[in-house]
Amino acid sequence: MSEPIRVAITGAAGNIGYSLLFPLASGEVFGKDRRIILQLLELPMALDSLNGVRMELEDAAFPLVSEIITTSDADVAFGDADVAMLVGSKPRGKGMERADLIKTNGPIFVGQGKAIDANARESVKVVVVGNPCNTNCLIARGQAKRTNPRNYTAMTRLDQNRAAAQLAAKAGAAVRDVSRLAIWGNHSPTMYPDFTNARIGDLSAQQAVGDDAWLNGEFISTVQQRGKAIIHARGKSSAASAAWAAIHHVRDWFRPTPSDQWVSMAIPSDGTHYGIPEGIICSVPCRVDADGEYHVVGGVELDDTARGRVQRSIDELVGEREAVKDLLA
Ligand code: NAX
Repeated sequence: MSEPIRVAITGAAGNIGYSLLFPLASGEVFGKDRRIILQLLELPMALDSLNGVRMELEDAAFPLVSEIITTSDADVAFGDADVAMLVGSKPRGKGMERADLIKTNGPIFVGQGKAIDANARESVKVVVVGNPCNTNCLIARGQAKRTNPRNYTAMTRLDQNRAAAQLAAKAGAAVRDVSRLAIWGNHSPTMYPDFTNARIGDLSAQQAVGDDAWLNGEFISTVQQRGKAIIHARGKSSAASAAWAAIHHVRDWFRPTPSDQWVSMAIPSDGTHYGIPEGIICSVPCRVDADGEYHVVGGVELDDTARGRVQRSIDELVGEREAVKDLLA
């Protein structure tokens, strides 16, 4: 049997953490024959609550779980980690602007980036979920001297999943029939869910839906505003759907992408694709190879309208980078 895989999760006692840990421990991500060590990080004041989560994980008696580490010490949590899922961050308070959130959360990701770089495996795969996730990822990646800077990503998979569900429902199809659907840009209301290249079964999404006005209007705004709509309906932000999206993000980074599928990942731009400036963490369509390396899907055609939408989101990411420039090593 191979070595257990070490997965560090921050904010593990939070809403997303609680929904994430059980499918992770059950083998949903790395398969039913890969043992796992869970390395859970929380703030000191949440350690009692984290201990309760740990007790429940023990009570679920997952055969694949070799060890559960609970700590408020980032150096311990990221020790030899193969995967780091950065979920914990301060939520946006009442009346707080996005810019305030960026400033509040930024320093957390400097510290966690340092701890990852000092303690995790060189090949560690990092996914940032805590918002503003693209820019938090940029900050953490700024500390990557020893670990592979290519492996710092942020999560836009929830947006892709939301978009797929909307398209499937409108076309009267199943979600599994939706392919080549990608989120471009920032995980924020400027993101662009690109329906122009998406397919539903053998048809283009536009043919299958047959309603361009809906695609250009309600579809895009529904996906962009879905987080708000969930808060409005539930009185709490998305948790289980976000946890499953994090599961999909990591699972799909460890296996070859099925033919004809794309996965949306916010990755560090190397400046060679689609005019995206080097360095920002921008969501693009990716495919993962048999070695677990992601690659940007080339040759995707974006018309002028789509291009303009993507550019708006890129401009926002560049603005966010400017706002945190003091935190970038
Ligand atoms: P919760 O407030 O329920 O949980 C966050 C947990 O993180 C808390 O238990 C807190 O003690 C812990 N925490 C805070 N700072 C920490 C630190 N420095 N180190 C370790 N732990 C720390 O929030 P939850 O609903 O779980 O959401 C977590 C994050 O995900 C938020 O930033 C949220 O905005 C973000 N989201 C991102 C999404 C995405 O698609 N990328 C969608 C869902 C969600 O909104």
